[in-house]
Amino acid sequence: MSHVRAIELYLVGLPLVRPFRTSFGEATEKVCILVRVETDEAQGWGECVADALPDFSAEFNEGAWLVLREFLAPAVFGAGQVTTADLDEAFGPVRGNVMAKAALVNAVLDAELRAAGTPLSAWLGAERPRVECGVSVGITATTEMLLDQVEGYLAEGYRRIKLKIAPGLDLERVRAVRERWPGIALSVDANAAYTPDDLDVFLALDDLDLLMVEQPLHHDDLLQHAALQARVRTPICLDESIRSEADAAAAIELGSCRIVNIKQGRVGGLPHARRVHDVCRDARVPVWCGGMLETGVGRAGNLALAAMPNFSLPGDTSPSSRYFLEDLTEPFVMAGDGTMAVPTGAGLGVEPLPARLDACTLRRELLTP
Ligand code: NPG
Repeated sequence: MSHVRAIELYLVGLPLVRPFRTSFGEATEKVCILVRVETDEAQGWGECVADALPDFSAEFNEGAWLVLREFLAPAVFGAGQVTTADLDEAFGPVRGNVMAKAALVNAVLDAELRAAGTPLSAWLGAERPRVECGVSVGITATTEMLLDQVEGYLAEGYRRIKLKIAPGLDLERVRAVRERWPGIALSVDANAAYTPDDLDVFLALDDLDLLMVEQPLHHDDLLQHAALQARVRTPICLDESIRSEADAAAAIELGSCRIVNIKQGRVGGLPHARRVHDVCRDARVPVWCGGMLETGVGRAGNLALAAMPNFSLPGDTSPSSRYFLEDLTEPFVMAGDGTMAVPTGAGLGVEPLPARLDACTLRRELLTP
């Protein structure tokens, strides 16, 4: 039980080391909300995975800020003594807004775990001290540039390469990568850019020995994905379509995918991600940890999650250097074998460095009961 005395919102901005282009747009900067929760015993941090624009999901920074300030923070203050488990009920009257909820749930959880001296990984039932890193490669201007980037990432030791694709920027590029490196673990991510009329593209991708095709069709769909999965050999992995454990159960039941990408922020927080993991484990569906270009605060949570037993594929859990010249926390570093250590300290095990936080903060607001 904790009594939350204050909640502070920070909007932070960090330039990316290279632009990141997906089928829905290009990012040159990471701008997100950090939530700091102060309880009687400890403070805790959470990072909101919403973006500046409502393009990956309906949520976006300014909307999430309002939802946190006007609805979620008052719900926490109104609940009195809370544990993370009570927050689902406290947040019940607020529909959706899972990314905003996740940031606050994770911050309360971090404070609870810090007060108890328990590492997040232990709370999650994670078993591995290190996780395998994959890298998500944005859409490049040319195939040559893509090959150069992939070559650099492979030299760094990444265990899996994921290529972003979009209509017209797909087969030729994926083939070029596969021909140059026949043995690597390779996957593609369409971010919902295709329709069932594009079946030929997916039948052709079937010949390229991919680990998976991620979110090929509409961001809110399960049925069309089930029809596509019935036609192709390559496993479909769902990301955008899975926003809860109920979605995961439905997708598995319908045959919409054979793999699930778990992003804690997309399903309402770390406790919810653990439940999605369990649903998938019970159905023998492998999962992996997605990424949203998180700063070190969010990355720490992702690493603990990715160390759970059914996270059996390398995730989008790259080191700080893949995203930022300087992270907000001490940098996460990947070893030459393509693995990264799971934090061992209490809670998330990391905190923003005060000077970095100051330098990156665009706006902040302290909320009290
Ligand atoms: O390494 O964190 C990372 C990026 C992984 O490709 C990645 N993320 O569609 O999954 C995605 C994509 C993304 C990034 C989506 C930012 C939305 C915002």
